[in-house]
Amino acid sequence: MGQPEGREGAQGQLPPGQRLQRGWPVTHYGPVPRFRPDRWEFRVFGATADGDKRCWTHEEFSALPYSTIMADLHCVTKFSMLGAEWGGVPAQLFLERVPPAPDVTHVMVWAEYGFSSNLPLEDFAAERTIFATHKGGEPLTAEHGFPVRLIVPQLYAWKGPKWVRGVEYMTADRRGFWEERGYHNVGDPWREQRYSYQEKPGEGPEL
Ligand SMILES: Nc1nc2c(c(=O)[nH]1)N[C@H]1C(S)=C(S)[C@@H](COP(=O)(O)O)O[C@H]1N2
Ligand SMILES: [Mo]
Repeated sequence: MGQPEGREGAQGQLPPGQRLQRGWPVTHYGPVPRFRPDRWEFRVFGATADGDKRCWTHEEFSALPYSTIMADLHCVTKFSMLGAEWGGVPAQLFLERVPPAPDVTHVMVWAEYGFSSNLPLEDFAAERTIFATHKGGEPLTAEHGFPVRLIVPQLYAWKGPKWVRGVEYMTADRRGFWEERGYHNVGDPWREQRYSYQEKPGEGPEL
């Protein structure tokens, strides 16, 4: 094995500074939200090509085309879970159904309680980026993000909110929840981009 390439980094391997975790720990800030199907909707909004936002009820979301990917999960606190199968709706599907305006460069993925994480459009549009509803063929449990969480295989796991409620298309970068609180704006585990003090000029908006 040569050097990890970064971004698309070696699947099934440990990025630098990570250790293998057996089992699947629960890691997040704040309480686990209660799922209320009647009040739940998934929104795509912000700088859409036609200026309109689009919403899916839980029933509509559940009827979207389902596919699976393999992806590892790397927490910035240094544990990694390797070789999980995630099922759900590829992020690309939303870009097709709700095209972004031509000047969109980033997205903000929003979750319950105002949790958010920002991503370059390129990472959001990556082939394996998926709004996961299942892991290993089983629906997600509440603490792992039921009904929907985002998985961005090539970035640290905080870039994938659990309990996702929507996506905002943005024409400039803006920091999400952890990116405002000391974590790296990019968050590539293969380059060990853990903390915002490591950011080089151009890697994130002013703090
Ligand atoms: N809504 C929300 N999503 C979140 C977080 C959070 O604090 N809130 N933490 C992230 C972090 S730091 C990690 S490591 C993963 C952990 O996912 P898990 O609990 O399913 O292992 O969820 C991510 N998604
Ligand atoms: Mo994490």
